[in-house]
Amino acid sequence: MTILKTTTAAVVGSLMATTVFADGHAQSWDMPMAYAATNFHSEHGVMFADLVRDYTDGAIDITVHPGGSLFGGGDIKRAIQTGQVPIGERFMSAHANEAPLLGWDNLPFIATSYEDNARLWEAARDTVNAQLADLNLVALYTCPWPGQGFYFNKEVNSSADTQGIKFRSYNSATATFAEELGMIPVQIEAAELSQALATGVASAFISSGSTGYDRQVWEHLSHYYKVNAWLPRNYVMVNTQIWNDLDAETQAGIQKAADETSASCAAKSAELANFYFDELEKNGMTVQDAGPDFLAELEKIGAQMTADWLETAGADGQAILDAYNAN
Ligand code: PCA
Repeated sequence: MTILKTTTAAVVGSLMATTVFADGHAQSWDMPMAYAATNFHSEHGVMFADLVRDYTDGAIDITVHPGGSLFGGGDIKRAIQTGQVPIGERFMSAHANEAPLLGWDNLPFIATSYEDNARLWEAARDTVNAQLADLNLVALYTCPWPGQGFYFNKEVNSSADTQGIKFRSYNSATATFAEELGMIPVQIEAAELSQALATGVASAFISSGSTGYDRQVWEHLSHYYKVNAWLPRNYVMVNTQIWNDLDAETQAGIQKAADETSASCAAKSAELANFYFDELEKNGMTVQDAGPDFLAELEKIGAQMTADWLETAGADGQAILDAYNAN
């Protein structure tokens, strides 16, 4: 409650300071994004901004700030909730510590292909949107990363090889995964990943081929194990008050842009998945499937993580999985 009141007050303050609504004047929106400018998520952020300008006849003029340059990844959601910026993008399951339901896309081995991930999102969408409404947010579009696997600086065949390794995690679920494998998790933004590997703050992590490619991790690491444990999603969200203050026509224009961007972004993600692996290999990394012993351990940990998630996400979480499994 207190949070909501503070949020509303901050939003009103910032609106008065920066923008004029419902009088036909164009609004300039800064849109912080967490990942590299050349990453497909960020490129689609720019595509979205262009489409929004088109479909709203210039009423909404979005400037994309990629790479955590305006707000670091960990601060973007709060900046939107409090109206410091109207819109932004972030990794959804990074917010699962605050709202467990948002970890729906981080459940190991439940939806390991783009098709299944899309079906899971269909099953989760309404519940997730209701959760986001409670956080003063409206999701405009989401876009999946390629499947998640493990990066190491040596060959790894089982948890016997992972004990004591410093592991870069990106949310609480990946920290749990690391601990279960005897590693020491440290949460680091993708934007800071190269530096963390260079300085030895971490020497392993879980991610897609995409982030390894963006951060040229072959300079520090040697092995990538494909696991496809899950395909997490980024989402572009807007502050609820700012959204509600737009007229219906402007909202429709923005949503049309969001829908088109979402479809294009998901297709690009799928198209690039193998390109990233090829690039890791070209740059000297060994890219291979996780071995049977390691995979069996990961599956066991994964099943426990899903059970833990269901405990925190409650009946809403179970309903998402039931709907997914019924299709
Ligand atoms: N890259 C992001 C999140 C998931 C992914 O593939 C990262 O590692 O931060």
